[in-house]
Amino acid sequence: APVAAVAAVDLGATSGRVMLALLHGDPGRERVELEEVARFANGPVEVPEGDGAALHWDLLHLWRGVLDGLRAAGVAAAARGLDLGAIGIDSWAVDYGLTGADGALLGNPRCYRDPRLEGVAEKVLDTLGAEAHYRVNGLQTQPFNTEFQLVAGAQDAVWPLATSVRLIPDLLASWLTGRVVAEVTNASTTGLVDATTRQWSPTVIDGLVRAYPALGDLRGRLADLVEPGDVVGHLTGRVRSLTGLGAVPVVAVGTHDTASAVVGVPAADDRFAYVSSGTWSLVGVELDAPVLTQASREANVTNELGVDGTVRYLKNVMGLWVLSETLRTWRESGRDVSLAEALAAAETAEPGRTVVDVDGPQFLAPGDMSARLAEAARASGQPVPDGVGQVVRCVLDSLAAAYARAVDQVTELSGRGSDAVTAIHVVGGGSQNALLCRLTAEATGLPVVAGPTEGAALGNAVVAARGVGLLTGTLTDLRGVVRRSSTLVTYEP
Ligand code: LFR
Repeated sequence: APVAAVAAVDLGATSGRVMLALLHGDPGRERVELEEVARFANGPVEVPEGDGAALHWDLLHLWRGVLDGLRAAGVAAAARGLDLGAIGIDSWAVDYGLTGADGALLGNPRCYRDPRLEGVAEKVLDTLGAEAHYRVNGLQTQPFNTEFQLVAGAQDAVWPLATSVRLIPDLLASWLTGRVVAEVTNASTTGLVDATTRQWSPTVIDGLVRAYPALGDLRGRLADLVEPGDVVGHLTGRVRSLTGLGAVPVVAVGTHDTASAVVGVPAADDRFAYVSSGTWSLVGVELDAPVLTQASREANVTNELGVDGTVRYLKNVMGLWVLSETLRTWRESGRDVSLAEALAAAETAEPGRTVVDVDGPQFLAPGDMSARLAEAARASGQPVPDGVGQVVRCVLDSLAAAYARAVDQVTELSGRGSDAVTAIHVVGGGSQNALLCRLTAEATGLPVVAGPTEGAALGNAVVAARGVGLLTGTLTDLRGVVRRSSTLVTYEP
């Protein structure tokens, strides 16, 4: 029988879920059993704005999903005679909500795929000096890094009213507990954190405000940073009556989903690369210090901050978004192809017929992916994929090629020897895609260990549990718990 329970809230770009994590076993032999107690849809919502359209997140829908899910987690724990010992929240990175002096939310958060971000990053980096900037924050250039969103957003009518900028998990945690913090793994994706000191960077923040005075007192709008494992606070009285729970502590886990997913890598040593495979594929290695070289910046490799002082040295590969968006646009045009059908068709399609750069900026926005793939094929003098099998095969071959490229780049640029990586761990929903795992093993020449599927939720749960003393030990010990909790499949090259 389980000896303790925690709730892990994991919000992704296409769905959110609340998991009850039941802790079994004696100290040193623990494992976690996950039970999904709630799942709700998520996705960018297009709203007319001026002559164009804005993409927002439906935050209140997510909030309701979190409250209902926490209630369900409490009920499921009580059925085993347990109280929830802790709550952890993680989500996609970079996006934020604004609140005013009275604490009220000022509008829905923007989605990082919002079209108004086009061209902003380049302008900002030209002004600040891209090289010096990277030497401090070590962050890849993505159009949606929070700093660029803030520059664009400083023109909004609500900005002068905003007194607090909160990334999504921090915002939800503040509603649950009444306490506002900024958890560092997610904060490291804002661009405003010094990757070496793990603190807000006065250099970056002051430089940004000098260049864009409309940002005003930006530092004053950011909460103080906390590390994963710190207790944010306890559920407020209001939230207790909304959820039926007691004064459960909310723990700042790796609130960036990728940080939690990398905790959820079931590796026994440090000689691994990972692919956190969901909407995005985050491909990289774990380091104990950032790599801030010129070569690293030019390769657009990022240094995001991880749990227990680690650095996630990785590349963003466009990921299964390309496939899910292909299927979605087909469905909208009356051609309903299930994921299973798509993968079966790709399985028998000609291998390596068309391999495109799926990281091209044209794949970022929602829209007709098969048209964009055709365009990329034409532009690179390759055959245009035709029919479900060829289109889906093109996506998967292209993703596997991008993974292999990224693994080579991060290994080389991090200065670790060529034997630094002996296996690739694929965690997250994409670990269930057997064809993609096989193609990845072939493209990299390394064994691919697939699983757990709920890597982020597991990584979230073990850090939350350790934060309140239900687990102890190092990151390697936590990964041992993950390993004992997971069914893994190995694909040999
Ligand atoms: C994955 C992820 C990535 C981040 C992207 C946008 O879900 O968090 O790590 O680059 O979403 O936030």
